[in-house]
Amino acid sequence: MTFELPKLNYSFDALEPNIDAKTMEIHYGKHHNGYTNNLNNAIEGTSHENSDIIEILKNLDLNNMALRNNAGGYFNHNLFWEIMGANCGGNPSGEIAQAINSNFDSFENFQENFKKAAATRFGSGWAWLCVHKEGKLEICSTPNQDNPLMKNGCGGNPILCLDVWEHAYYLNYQNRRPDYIEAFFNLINWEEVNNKYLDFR
Ligand code: MN3
Repeated sequence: MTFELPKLNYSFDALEPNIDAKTMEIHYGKHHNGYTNNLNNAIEGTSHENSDIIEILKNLDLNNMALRNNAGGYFNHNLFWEIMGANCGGNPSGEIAQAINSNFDSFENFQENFKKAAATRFGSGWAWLCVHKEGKLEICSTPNQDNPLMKNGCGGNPILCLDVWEHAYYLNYQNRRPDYIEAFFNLINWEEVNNKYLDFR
């Protein structure tokens, strides 16, 4: 199948002031678009040609760097755009709120752990919230465009992620990754995260 850059559900300036319009335009239009095109090139004529992105992530050869980087880059950004929105943030509600409380004791404690995973990822990568067996929630992080679904991943299903590559924040925040991580919590679309949680628990 040919993968396509998914349509954004909001305009480039919708996430301001937390993420600026220029960063969104370049991140989505150049970086994500590049991963999408390179993924299509990487699967052309291979056994992955008719697989969906989840199958590709679960089965790919980690030595195939073109496929690993671009399949990860494609999926990771898809999820990232989906779980953010304008007029979002705040406290989670619904079953994901209960699950966060029972897995992390409190929303505050969850935030602290997630921020730590994002802040301590050296270089480029991602922080994740994943659903494991019996609905158990775990936080992890991955380097580069690696993904929890890959053979080297945590084995959970990702429902929330944060891109901590410099391209995600450098124009507005320069070296201040912690400020960007803090601002991300104003953007989380908890309704969407809850829907994903309900799909996987
Ligand atoms: Mn990115």
